[in-house]
Amino acid sequence: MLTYYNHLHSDHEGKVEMFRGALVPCFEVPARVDRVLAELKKRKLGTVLPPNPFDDSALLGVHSQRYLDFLRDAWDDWVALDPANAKRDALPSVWPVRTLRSDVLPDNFAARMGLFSMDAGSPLTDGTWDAARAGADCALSAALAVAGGKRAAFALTRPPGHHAGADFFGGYCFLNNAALAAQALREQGLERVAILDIDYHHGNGTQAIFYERADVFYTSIHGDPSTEFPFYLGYADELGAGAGLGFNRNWPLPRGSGFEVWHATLQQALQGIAEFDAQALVVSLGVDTFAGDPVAGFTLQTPDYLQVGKTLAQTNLPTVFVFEGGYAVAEVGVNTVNVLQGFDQQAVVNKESA
Ligand code: Q9C
Ligand code: ZN
Repeated sequence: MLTYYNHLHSDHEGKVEMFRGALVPCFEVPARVDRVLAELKKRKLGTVLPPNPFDDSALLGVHSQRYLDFLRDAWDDWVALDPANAKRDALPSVWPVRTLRSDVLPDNFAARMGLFSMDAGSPLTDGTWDAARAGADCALSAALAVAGGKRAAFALTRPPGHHAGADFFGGYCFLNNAALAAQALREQGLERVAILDIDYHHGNGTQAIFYERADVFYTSIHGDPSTEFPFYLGYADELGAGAGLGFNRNWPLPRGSGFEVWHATLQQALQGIAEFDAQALVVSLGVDTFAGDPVAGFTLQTPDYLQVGKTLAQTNLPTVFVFEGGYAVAEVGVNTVNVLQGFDQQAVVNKESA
């Protein structure tokens, strides 16, 4: 498995997130990616490279210019408010819901934080932009490798991406790495790209970015949004709109679901990808489906992830893996690399029998 590792990931290190009226320590910590990298190296699962650099213009197929301008300058703006802010994370506290305006761009920093965010659980820190930006480079590098003929590649990065929309951050995500990979595959000439999102949480950002497009099919298996984050998107009746009608498919499962129902659902999601006749696959690879995850509610076990990788390889599609969630730090490396190793093992079997 060719891996592009975000060497700047630990530049983003939030201290606290808002949870039930209190500021609690962040779940989305640098050790997550450190654990995955250590496990990849331990199993010698292919080459690990730093990302190739891309211009900021490579982000514009997915994100708006005004959001990128905000995000690039946000930390400096925060510290300019008060030098003491340099020691504090920036969190939003006010949002332009429904009848409030989102077309105007306020000068006030808190107002701009709210305009460009969806929750108070995603601290913006010194280094958030540099880390997210290098992560986008990892996703783009992996997509180009796969467009160039590699069977698969893995973008090993944090912060994660699938909750980030065209013009907002949230759910620990700032730039939508999976969407960037899918868009890059399209620009490399692949006509139909599928995104399979197997993080515990629905990828509301990814879905929204491609909702009216027929060239990128989005399908996701996740905790029922009626009870699980991101709450306001991810229901089964969301099928796409306009030209994109029929190119979005959600598979919400109740909190507490185990591997048997989850894997049967995966087969259904893959059936949809086959019917779409995808030419390449982007996998939003979150392992917060693990039974021991502190922020999620499925009950997958460590060996199950080997089978997940095998099942994914059976599609025979060129595949870009993008790391998303997974907060059981002690197990996140083994679980993630189990998916990648299961995939590699099955890919060899496929090749021999081809
Ligand atoms: N105190 C991803 O997995 N809320 N994001 C959790 C825990 C936010 C997860 C609440 C969960 C976001 C990429
Ligand atoms: Zn998640």
